[in-house]
Amino acid sequence: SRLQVLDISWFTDSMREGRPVTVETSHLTECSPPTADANVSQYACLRRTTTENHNKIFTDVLEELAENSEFNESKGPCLAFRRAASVLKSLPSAVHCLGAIQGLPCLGEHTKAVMEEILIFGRSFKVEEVQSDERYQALKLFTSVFGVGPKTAEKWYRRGLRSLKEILAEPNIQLNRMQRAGFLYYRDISKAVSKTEAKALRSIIEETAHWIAPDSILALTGGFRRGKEYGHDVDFLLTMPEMGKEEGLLLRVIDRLRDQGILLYCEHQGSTVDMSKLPSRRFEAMDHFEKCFLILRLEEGQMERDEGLAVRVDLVAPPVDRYAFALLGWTGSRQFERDLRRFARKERGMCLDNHALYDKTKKLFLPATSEEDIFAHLGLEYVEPWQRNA
Ligand code: DCT
Ligand code: MG
Repeated sequence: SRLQVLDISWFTDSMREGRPVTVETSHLTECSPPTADANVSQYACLRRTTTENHNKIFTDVLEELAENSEFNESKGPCLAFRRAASVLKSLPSAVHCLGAIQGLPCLGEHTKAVMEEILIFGRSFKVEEVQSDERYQALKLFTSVFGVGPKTAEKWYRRGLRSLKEILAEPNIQLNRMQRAGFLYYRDISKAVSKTEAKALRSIIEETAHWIAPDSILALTGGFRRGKEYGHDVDFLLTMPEMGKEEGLLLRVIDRLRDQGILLYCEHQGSTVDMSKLPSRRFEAMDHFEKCFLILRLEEGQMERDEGLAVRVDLVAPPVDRYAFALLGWTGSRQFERDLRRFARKERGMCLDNHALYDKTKKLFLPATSEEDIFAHLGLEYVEPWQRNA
């Protein structure tokens, strides 16, 4: 590698000795960029991003700034910080100087300024300012509760509430069922779920589904399918090999989980799939498959932790002819999905979502029975799930 480690001893020595310091940006730009970076695409679906992130010191800060922008409803800056973090995650090595990021896409002036702070001082004053902001702290805390989105969090903040205790003590606040479960199991579900725990859940749900329908198909999706060690929940797809046979299956699985005494909470949503209205342009929009948001209880023997038994689980039940699209959509990452859709729209004149792929020029839906089919329709090289951690 032609990367040089940035030597800031001249700076720290001067500080210690009380000598005046002039920061010359040449110190930051002199090293040459790694040649491999010349072809980094602006689209995450044209990059390979494993769970091994060499630039966590930058991406953690950028993602926090993105979240802050989201709370402030600054969509542009939010997306810009998310895209910048995503590009850095895909790099094969750590960035040690600003010269190394020359020519990379999606790194704007704000991002570069933040990276420069981190390179020189080992910390970002910008993010520290955000972290110490009362509103940011409150919104982050409130949205960490299952069932609480930015709108509700903002409402509570405006009423002068600052802690979870204050919310629970406020008689005028009406929590919905999901939020009540969110508070009730807060301690457990705010902890990360491990891969071992995800596998244990997979066995439980698979056994339950097979007991009801032996030929049912269950797939682990979300972050764990991408090879992540930890996640905030566990996501599954459930379907049947024959069209229409999936109807009613999810409700029977839920009933069986309840009979086993492991269902702590369930919110079920029936299917609202209407092919005439697909595909939807907005990524953020929920898909229309039948699904349920659950909190399940894991036995102690299945846990890596000493205590805490409640785990968040999403179960989605698409019909088998939509399965490949649902699998691609629910595997994520969110940034990977956003860019797949953007690539489809901007580069191919196609519309992609969790249900379908539509060719706007040919005016037809493109069928797919596997994720490989969808990548092929888009004229993209196949990207393995563990390379989608954008
Ligand atoms: N997804 C989707 N539509 C939704 C929600 C999620 O298509 N309404 C997709 C995007 C990513 C994937 O499903 C899984 O979502 P999360 O569980 O939120 O993300 P994750 O990558 O599994 O990360 P985490 O470890 O936090 O669960
Ligand atoms: Mg998940």
